[in-house]
Amino acid sequence: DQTSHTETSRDTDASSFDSTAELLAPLPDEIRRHLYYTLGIHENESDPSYCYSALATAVRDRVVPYWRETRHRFRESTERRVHYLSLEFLLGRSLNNAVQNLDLDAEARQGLHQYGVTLEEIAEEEHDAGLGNGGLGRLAACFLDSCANLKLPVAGYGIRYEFGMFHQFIEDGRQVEAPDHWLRDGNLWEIERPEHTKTIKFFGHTERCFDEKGTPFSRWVGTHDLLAVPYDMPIPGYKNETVNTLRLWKSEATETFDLEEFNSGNYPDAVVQKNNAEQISMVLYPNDASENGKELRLKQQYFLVSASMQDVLEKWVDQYGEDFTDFGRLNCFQLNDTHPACAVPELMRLLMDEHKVDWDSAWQITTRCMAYTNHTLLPEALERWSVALFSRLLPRLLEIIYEINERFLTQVAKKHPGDTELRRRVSLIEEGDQPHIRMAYLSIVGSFSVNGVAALHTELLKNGLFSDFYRIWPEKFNNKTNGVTQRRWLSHCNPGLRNLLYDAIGTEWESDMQHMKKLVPFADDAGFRHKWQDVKLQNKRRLAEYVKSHTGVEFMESAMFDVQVKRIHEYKRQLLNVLHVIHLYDRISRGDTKDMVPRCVLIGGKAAPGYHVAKLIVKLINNVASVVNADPKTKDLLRLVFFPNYRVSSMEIICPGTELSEQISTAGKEASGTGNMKFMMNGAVTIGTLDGANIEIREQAADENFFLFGLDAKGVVEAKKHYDPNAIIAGDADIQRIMELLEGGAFNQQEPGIFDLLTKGIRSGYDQWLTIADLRGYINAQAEASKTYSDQDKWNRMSILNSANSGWFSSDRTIQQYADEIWGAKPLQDS
Ligand code: HBZ
Repeated sequence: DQTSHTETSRDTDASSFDSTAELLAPLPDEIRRHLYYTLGIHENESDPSYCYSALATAVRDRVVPYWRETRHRFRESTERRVHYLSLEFLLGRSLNNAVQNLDLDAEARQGLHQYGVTLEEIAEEEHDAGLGNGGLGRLAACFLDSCANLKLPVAGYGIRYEFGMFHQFIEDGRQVEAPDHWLRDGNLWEIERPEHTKTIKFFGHTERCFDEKGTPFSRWVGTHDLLAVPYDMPIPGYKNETVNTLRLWKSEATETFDLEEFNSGNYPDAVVQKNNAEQISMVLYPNDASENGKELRLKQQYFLVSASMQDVLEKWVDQYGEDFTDFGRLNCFQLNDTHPACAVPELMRLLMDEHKVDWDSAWQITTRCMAYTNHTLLPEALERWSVALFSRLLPRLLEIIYEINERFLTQVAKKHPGDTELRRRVSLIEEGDQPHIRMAYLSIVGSFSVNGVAALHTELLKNGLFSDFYRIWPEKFNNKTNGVTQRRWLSHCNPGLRNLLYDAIGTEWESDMQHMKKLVPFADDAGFRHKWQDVKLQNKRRLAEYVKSHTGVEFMESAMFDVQVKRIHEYKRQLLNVLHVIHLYDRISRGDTKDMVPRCVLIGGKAAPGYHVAKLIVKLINNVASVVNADPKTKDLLRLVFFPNYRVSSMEIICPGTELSEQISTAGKEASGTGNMKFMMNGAVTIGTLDGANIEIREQAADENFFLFGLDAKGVVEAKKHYDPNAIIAGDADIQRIMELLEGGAFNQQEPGIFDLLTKGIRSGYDQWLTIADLRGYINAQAEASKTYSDQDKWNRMSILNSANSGWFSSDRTIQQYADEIWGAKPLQDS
């Protein structure tokens, strides 16, 4: 009861108190208390949104004591600390995650019961925190979860965007974007920490000065300053009394902002300036694979980096004073792609300009604590910033980058005398009319570790994109195959399967996925296969309802659920998927339906607002869907839907109900993929190319449990030399008919010609994505999948074996490797 709780906490001192007990009543009482006192409402006024707030606040209260304790241990620790710097954290919802990780499920349900609402219903009240584009942002979120599960001293640093990833509406088959004001109803999962506000400088110029000893140094003066205000979000570990922190920065004007303007009577202009300062954290850039060069984006990058580095240095000085000798040994910054690459020159600047460390020591410290993760091989995605922009916005950083480059090129010249071509190739500055800074090269030169995100990807980095650097520093390069958290992507999103697994193999897999292997023998157990199939059926029904309510289309529960959800991009080849659907439709139209296995195909994902071709692909999917779904001949055999506004919370319903996972990128283009791993855990079988982590998925699942097709990465390079899609089309009657339907306007009768760009693209010998080259192989692999599906016993075996062998793809494994092989980080000791 409440009295004894209070007494317990009073009796113990701050370091050894029982975190859970402090002042808190049982959860149902706390929910009522928050309804009455925090929200000030009457019991009979309670609706799902009030219940959400009351429960979330009550759960947060349970989180806070662990959070406080973990932060205390983090601060006191003398072990190496890791700071994960990322422009994106695609968290999704927090309530269910906290309920699960603090083991409050039963209590929460009991507490909600009297208000006539379920946990599932009220969870829907929470907006997704969509502070990311796709894989890269979601990976950062899975990593934080795993770091907390492993009790690692890791803090995330990011930006508190006022507007996250845009909301996608479909109007007349086309994508329409709307702003995502996710903070509209407040955010119960953050605490503002104004006392840790930092000042960030922009613009101005540098001055050469001399200290008392006559040594020259630079000063960055005449700057426009603004404030970075931190908001902390809790990252609860799984039933382990650990709560780590994600610190998100919001930009604000300084109090003294343009005081002169105010004083000179120009009040409105001064207020406008204030708004400009707030723009920096206003909106997430929605481009997932193209560099865009906008000034505001560079401001965001520097804003995050400067605020976070100052934060870390401030804590260092609190603990160790102005002695930075061990800073590199005791800190590590993991750069999530090149977006935070300014961390390299910014740490140099802070050490030299603010803390009077000399260049050589500062460089030693910096290169000891920076580590860079690359997420793409696409040249158009590699960040380059114009020197002109940099020199205007961040003049002091540019000076430092020039000096880093000079020293680096001198070193290269010593090692490879006479090789001026090499020096030109590896220079941090790309020369030309408008010189640019190559952010990936800056990251490599400034880091002690460079990693790719799947085995193939890392090999391609070493032998392709970064081969010059690999020759200079082979020891820097390493692979860390991605992973996803099984807590969200199995346990939480698939309770049916979770309970079946509890009965079969226990619960250890939730914190250690190696235990999933215990499931392997169950593939041979006919009774278990039945139960497995039944769980899948329930999940398919849930997905079908979801599809029906969001698109109006009915999925048949006995059909194969065939799913491709990810950002829309040519290299991911949603087009290939559509061509296959058109092929099935053509067969149905011609009456060629013998042995045809019914299919429901779902495609979802957002197109970057400025990516015309991707938007056209969305339109095509929708148009093909309208024709296919309206044709009575397809009844019971084929459905196609484009699922609108695909996001984290929709994947939580989509992936448990999926049977066939489409991972069909052009080989050598998808760095890893992570959706592929979520599907595998949930028992989907993959149809895919030898690309990214698909290769490792196939290795783990065994060849016979994976539908492989298409050229491999080497084959792609070869095929491009003499690629003739028209010859392939002419020589294949099925493909010819697909093209006739498309080009004959079967899917755009009202709007002739709108898909010409797409059809011309795939018919061109310059089609980078080799769509037609892989189409025959794809159609055949799909036929094989259908044939296998018609033997449900065989299919269920494959499904179980995929799940059973998915342990390798837990982000716990990935993070353990980062901790051991890059960070040298150990779990925080319990106090
Ligand atoms: O990162 C993705 C890769 O395409 C995918 O293969 C990999 O699994 C995943 C995690 O490693 N990359 C992205 O998601 N990239 C972005 O979202 C992005 C965002 C902003 C940019 C550029 C890329 O400016």
